Amino acid sequence: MAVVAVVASLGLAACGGGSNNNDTTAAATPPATTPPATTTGGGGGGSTVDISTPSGSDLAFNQKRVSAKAGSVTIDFDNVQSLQHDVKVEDSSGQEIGGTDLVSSGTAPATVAVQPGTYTFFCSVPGHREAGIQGTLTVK
Ligand SMILES: [Cu+2]
Repeated sequence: MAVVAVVASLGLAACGGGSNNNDTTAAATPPATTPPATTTGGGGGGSTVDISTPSGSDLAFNQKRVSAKAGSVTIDFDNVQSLQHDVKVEDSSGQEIGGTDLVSSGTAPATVAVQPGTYTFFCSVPGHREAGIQGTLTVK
């Protein structure tokens, strides 16, 4: 796999360096290097955490602990309850850094930027967090 990628990029470099035509459209188009789909790649890749609520009316998330890599983290929140919830994230000093919109019977995505450390995610509807709808996000 790695050999193929190297050969491909060498070929492109040779191509771009040798020609002097007006093919700017092709030159501006990056080669089709599909980024790895896994979250185990090098730095800079975003990771995704899935957070959902249980059916019924329990004020809780299905996930008590989630982990992500430092950087841009996408929260995929799926609230199956008819009761509105959201997912807000705060850092260890209690500073809210972002989160999803309120949603009921549906999904709401959000992206937050995190650094290595421990964060708390919770529902910001008054009384909900106190009732237990929160969890811990560990960033490595
Ligand atoms: Cu809630």
